[in-house]
Amino acid sequence: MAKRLVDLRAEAVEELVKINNIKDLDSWKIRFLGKKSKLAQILHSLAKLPIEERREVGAQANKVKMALESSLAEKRNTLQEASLLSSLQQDKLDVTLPGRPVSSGHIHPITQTLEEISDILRNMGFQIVEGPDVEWDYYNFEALNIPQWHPARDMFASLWIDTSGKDSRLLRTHTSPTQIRVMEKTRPPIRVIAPGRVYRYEATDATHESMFYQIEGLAIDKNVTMANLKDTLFELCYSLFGKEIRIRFRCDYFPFVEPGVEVAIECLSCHGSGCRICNYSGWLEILGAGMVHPDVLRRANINPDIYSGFAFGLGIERIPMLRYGVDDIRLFYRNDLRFLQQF
Ligand code: FA5
Repeated sequence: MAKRLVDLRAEAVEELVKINNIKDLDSWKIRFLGKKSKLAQILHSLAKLPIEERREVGAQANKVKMALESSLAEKRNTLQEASLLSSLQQDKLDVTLPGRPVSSGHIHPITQTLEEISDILRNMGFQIVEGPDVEWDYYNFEALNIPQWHPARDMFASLWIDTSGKDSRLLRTHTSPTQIRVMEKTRPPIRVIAPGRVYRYEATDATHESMFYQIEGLAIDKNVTMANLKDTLFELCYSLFGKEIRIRFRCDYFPFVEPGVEVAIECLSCHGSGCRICNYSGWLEILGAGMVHPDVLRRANINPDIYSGFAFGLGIERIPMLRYGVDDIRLFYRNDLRFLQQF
């Protein structure tokens, strides 16, 4: 048995010297140290030996096992180092080569404008709130004085999610439903703005998208008047376009305000002579506004004999269109980096 162990060790060492890759090393391990190896068989048969011989051969077998395990570990190390060295030599890194430029992204022009307008209005004392994109018929229409039968529903071509009567849901067509959500939860004085995406089922053209951004504004307190609305909107326009800008303020109809107005800015591209941006009218409408209708206040349990308020809904995309002379609103959402990187 002792001789078999000496021969086994010599054979294993001889084989190990010839090995030059990890795969062969793993086979060697199975052959000489595995469960079915000769060494394992010897260790297994120790039980049949007389006690004295068992002790002696057992110690020798363990010694051989430890020696083979340590040779195995040593060989594995040598092979791994050699493979690392050769891969380092093959993939030499030339640190003198110029680096690849890392292109950094930047904020989308619409987000930039949204943040700028929010900052201006926040400085005037408005607080930012948010409403959901998927809205109930009640908030988008009913509570804004637009019942099922009202022709004003045609002003907002809607994308419905489900049309089950009172519980119908749609993608909100404007940010005005947020007015109602705020009035339900807050008591006057109220001064909030609600930025967000809105959706309309309409054909797109140079100044109309089917998904665009609005900022809603709402102020309710005692003695709020049209003069306050006009002052707020003029200040906003002056901050965005400078004091020289010409602003057109004229009557318009929205069922949830009385009186209602529409505000347009003189086209900065053609200065009134007419171009694609202003649809050859010289003006670009940027918002709808007005004094909150008494029925809307009443429905939210705010007494219109004590309180009054103004509201406005500003279209965001048209601001950078005017400022930078972008003649097609759809360019903002085409994700063409050549366009976006200019802002
Ligand atoms: C409204 O959405 C009203 N909710 C605004 C309002 C709020 C009135 C509070 C009174 C009180 P209107 O549909 O006109 O109104 O849209 C408001 C602004 O959104 C427009 O002036 C325009 O700047 C922008 N807008 C409207 N439709 C589009 C569109 N399809 N694509 C891009 N911008 C649009």
